[in-house]
Amino acid sequence: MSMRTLYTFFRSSTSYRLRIALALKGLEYDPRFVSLPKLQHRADDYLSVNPQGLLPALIEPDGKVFAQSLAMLEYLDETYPEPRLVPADPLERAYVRMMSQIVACDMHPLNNVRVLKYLGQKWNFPDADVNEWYAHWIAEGFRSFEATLAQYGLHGRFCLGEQVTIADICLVPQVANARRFNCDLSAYPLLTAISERAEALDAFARAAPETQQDAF
Ligand SMILES: N[C@@H](CCC(=O)N[C@@H](CS)C(=O)NCC(=O)O)C(=O)O
Repeated sequence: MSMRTLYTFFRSSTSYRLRIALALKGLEYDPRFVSLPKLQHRADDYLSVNPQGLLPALIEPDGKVFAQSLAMLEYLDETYPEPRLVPADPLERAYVRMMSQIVACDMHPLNNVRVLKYLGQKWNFPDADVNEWYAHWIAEGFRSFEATLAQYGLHGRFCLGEQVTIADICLVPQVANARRFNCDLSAYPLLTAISERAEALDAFARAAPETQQDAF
């Protein structure tokens, strides 16, 4: 058995999800830093690991290779169930997946690096318009996240009561991205409070972009 390897970039929010989950579960890994600005995720050596050309990628100690952060989170949770990040109860399970997918399916893809670049390079969007695009999809997604938290009323310190789940693991990196782009988050008091409580946990702090070895 070799060491678990995580291909990561400090500012990649999908890598951040994996770093949090691995830290929560106490699973050690060897980080391989892949720079998005240097386009290392499009280089042949990375494509041979993850032909999707997106971060993160995970190689488990037994050699299994994974792409797609939500699939990895679920695999890790099923393989190393403590602490549980996806609850056993069907309603709670659907709820945390729903919250995670608001971020991972409805928000993140619209504001991904390649989309922002395409707006600028192919369609000549000025930076101000790209920033407005970014803020628009953050607002749309967080409006939906906040309303769904209120609709279900299952939140406590975290999205699901007192238990950290994949919903918090998806939320925190998206809030970090929104802050980096100076988005106004004042309309989302529930989700920002949950994010701040999660960020204060040791596992989240150790996974934060600014604490990574490749941070610049
Ligand atoms: N659905 C994928 C998305 C992965 C993804 O898009 N990762 C970003 C970093 S946060 C990336 O590699 N972007 C490169 C690009 O857009 O060119 C997942 O959840 O893993």
